[in-house]
Amino acid sequence: MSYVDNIIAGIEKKDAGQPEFLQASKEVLESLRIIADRDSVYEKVGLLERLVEPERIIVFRIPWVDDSGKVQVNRGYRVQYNSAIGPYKGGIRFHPSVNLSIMKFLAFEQTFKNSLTGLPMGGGKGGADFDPKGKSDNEVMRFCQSFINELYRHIGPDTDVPAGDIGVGAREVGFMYGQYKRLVNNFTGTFTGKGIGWGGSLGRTEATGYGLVYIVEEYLNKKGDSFKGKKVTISGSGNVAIFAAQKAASFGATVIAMSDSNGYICHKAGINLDTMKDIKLVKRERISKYVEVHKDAVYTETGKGRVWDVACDIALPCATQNELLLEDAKKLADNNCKIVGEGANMPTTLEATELLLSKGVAFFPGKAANAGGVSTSGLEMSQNSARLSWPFEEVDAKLKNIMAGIFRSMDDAAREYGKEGNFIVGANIAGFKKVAKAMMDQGVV
Ligand code: NDP
Ligand code: 2IT
Repeated sequence: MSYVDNIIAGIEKKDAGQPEFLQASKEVLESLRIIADRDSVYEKVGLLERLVEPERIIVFRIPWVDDSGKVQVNRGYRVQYNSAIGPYKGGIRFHPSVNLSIMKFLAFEQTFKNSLTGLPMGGGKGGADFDPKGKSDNEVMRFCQSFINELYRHIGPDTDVPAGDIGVGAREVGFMYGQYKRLVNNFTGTFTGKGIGWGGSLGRTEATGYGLVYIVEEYLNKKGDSFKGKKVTISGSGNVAIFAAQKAASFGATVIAMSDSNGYICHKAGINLDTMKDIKLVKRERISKYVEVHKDAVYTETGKGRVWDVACDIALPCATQNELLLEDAKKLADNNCKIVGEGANMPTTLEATELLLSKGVAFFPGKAANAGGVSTSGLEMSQNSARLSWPFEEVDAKLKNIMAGIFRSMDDAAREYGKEGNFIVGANIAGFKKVAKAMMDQGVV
């Protein structure tokens, strides 16, 4: 058995109950075959054995009191995956589906994503199986405070710097940071995605969606093409989806469909983003409300159709893991979709990815395509350390540069290893090399 096969057999046995973690780690390991076969040093220093094991996992109880006075208990996690190139860095997710497998896959992906950004950030991820939907602001605040009452002792500006993810935006980061600061009695950049005016960076809110569109635009420009005139469909209608839509539209594309977990909207005239922001970001309502404002749009419930049924040139999955299935990929390819860019983490299943690649669809994996968010978090950390605040244009220009750099790294790595145009292999190898070198420099730790 080859080194990679041994590692895969090992995790299949040890982490058998963790399907998302196995999916993410096997995808990366498959890409690393070429490099591990070429150079025996990785096996000699047990590098892959170490890479499939997080440095530390913290699991804890989160007790809180709801508005009716009842005690509720959730489970919290922080996976401090890898600190070879910098402090652990990665978001916090609040969603009822959160479990150890999902936390581990996200922290694993984050390690390579952060490496690709070129900034000094290790990989981590955290969260809880808490559902913010339908909770009052006070309930969310009490939950966030209880979450931090345990997590505060494990994080710090040079140790571990959390941020947002699904179910965690400006409101939740504010509540968590407030409690953190109260407990540690100092004001440091321990969170990113903070409010403007108390350490947050301009451009962080927009960064993931903007970065996704920048990297795809970079690719299109290299081929003498652009977003202009393209039909775009986007899953999700949260932070990543909305700002991807905004940037795509500003580049001259028409965003014709968006979704939430209950259904999707198709609006051939182009989604009105003011309406979408008001419904999803301000009022925190269901996307179905959109058709009450725009009568020429059509709403389709989940179960009766899927956002990927809508014919498009570019599809941007920006909701959650494993939301673009084999059938969806077939539909997209049959409808002549040319590009899939992952705004979410691992939204495309392995079979769907293979189908898209086999049909010649350009595929941008999440660890490269959605790295704009964490990149701008890295810029927020720099501003906090320097006690400065850069203008929006400066942050945005740096983001654009970072995304172009990520495109180059994955494109070059793919070519170097004989897989030109395969950005999955390219991103995995480019992300891996830097982490591996740092781990080897630092000995067996
Ligand atoms: P939000 O909570 O702002 O939005 C999530 C969106 O996805 C909502 O529209 C939500 O619908 C939908 N969604 C979530 N879970 C499911 C599900 N199980 N089934 C169907 N739809 C679902 O999160 P973000 O926009 O921040 O995150 C979206 C994705 O992007 C995630 O994969 C995240 O890990 C990734 N990401 C986020 C970054 C960031 O900076 N925020 C950075 C890089 C990646 P509903 O309202 O119905 O729940
Ligand atoms: O998945 C991700 O990259 C994020 N949720 C953002 C992480 C961060 O630290 O900004």
